[in-house]
Amino acid sequence: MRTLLLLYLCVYTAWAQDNLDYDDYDTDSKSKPAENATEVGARGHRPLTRGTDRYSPNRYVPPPISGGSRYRGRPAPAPTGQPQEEEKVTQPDAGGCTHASEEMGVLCPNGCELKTTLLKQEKNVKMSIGELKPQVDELSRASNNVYNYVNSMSNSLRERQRVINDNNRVVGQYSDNVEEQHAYIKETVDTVFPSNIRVLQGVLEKIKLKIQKLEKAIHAQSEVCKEPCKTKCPIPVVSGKECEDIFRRGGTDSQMYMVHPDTFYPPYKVFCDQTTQNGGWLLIQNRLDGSVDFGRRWDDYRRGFGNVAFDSGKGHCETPSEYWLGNDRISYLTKMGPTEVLIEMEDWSGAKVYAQYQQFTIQSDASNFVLAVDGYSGNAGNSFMEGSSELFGENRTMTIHNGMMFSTYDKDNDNWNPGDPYTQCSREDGGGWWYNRCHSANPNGRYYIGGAYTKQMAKHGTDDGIVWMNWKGSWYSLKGISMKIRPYFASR
Ligand SMILES: [Ca+2]
Repeated sequence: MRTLLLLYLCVYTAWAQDNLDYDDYDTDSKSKPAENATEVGARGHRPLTRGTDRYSPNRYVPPPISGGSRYRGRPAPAPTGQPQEEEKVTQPDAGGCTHASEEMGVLCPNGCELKTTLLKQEKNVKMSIGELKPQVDELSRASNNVYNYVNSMSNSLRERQRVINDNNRVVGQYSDNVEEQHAYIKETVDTVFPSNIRVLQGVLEKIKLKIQKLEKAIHAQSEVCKEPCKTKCPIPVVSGKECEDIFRRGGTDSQMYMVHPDTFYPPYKVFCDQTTQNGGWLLIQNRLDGSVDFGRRWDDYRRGFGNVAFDSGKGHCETPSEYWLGNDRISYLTKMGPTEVLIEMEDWSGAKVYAQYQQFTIQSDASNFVLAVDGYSGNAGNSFMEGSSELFGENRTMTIHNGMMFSTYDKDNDNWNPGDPYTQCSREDGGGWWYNRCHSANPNGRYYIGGAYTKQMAKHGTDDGIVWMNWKGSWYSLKGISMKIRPYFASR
């Protein structure tokens, strides 16, 4: 019994120690505190408070061991005849107590004492067994708890092992990725970067060479431009007052000529179109490639600017360039006699139209070069006399150019708040012109490559391109436009 008690104590102590470890584990793992006795762990039932968890024994009782015998029945004994009579033997009473079986004889006094002692001991043993029984039950209960707890610990351990294995696998994959990244970066740093640097160095060297070449070219151009540019075109021998005069004198090729309309002033170069409508046309304005800036002051427009013509390889200047002949010269030429004007234009698809006026006169500088036209013909639309055909009423009449003075951005003679320096058509629409308020035609406007342009592209949000509204509207800038004058002969 003592041994059983000792075993019970040992097991109980171990169980209590295990319970302490469990509490520590929960604290370490920062799980729910043990006071929350209603909580059940996700991984199955475990005792949450010491001593309150009851064990429910298995209610299934195994069947009793079978009482059947494995032996066959024994054969009946053979009859032995007459039963033997036995003689009764009387045992002498030796003064002791009688044995329960008479054959055993008489017990000695010591034997009686033993019996008495045994009877007494039997009583004590029964009591001890009675005391031992609950202890054994308690021990059974405790060992069951321990078994369950050990079982749950094993499950926990397996789960932890699985988590550790998973973590190891993740760490392994991460390490592999890091190694791959490292290899890639190392490859980039060791190979790609130096290669790119070499390529860039090569590009840099080429750019340096180009810069050197450009510097040489700029230097050479600077040397050439120290002197004012002079045309290398040979000047034809034939000359005259103007192109019609030259034509009549035999100058029937379209090219640059020298004209001398006013004997009080020196002669000057112009381009004569001796081909169109039988020739005799003197070019006073030309736009074809945007090479010349037309956003100029009053004096520039008065004197004239640009390049008259250039030699494209034929040995004479047969190709007109961009220029404005000059208001003084235009005025003088148109006042020599009845003059007609031919305005030819081309869009970016190569389509061509024209507007022609039988009468074209420009007043002198004193009158701010007032424009007067009449006798329209052509297929471009009569912008000068009728304004924009898209508009009506006052909106239309304010786009008529006939009768307007010439305006530049530094001399506002337009019909838009005359005298107000903040309302200038020339400043907004890009060139010098006979602006009203403001235009239906703008041949001296800004040059836009491609034709169509927008408010956002325009410097002031206005239609400042090379515009002929009655042909292409306000937001299309022509590829080319020219103005030619010729003495008008009604009988021609
Ligand atoms: Ca104005």
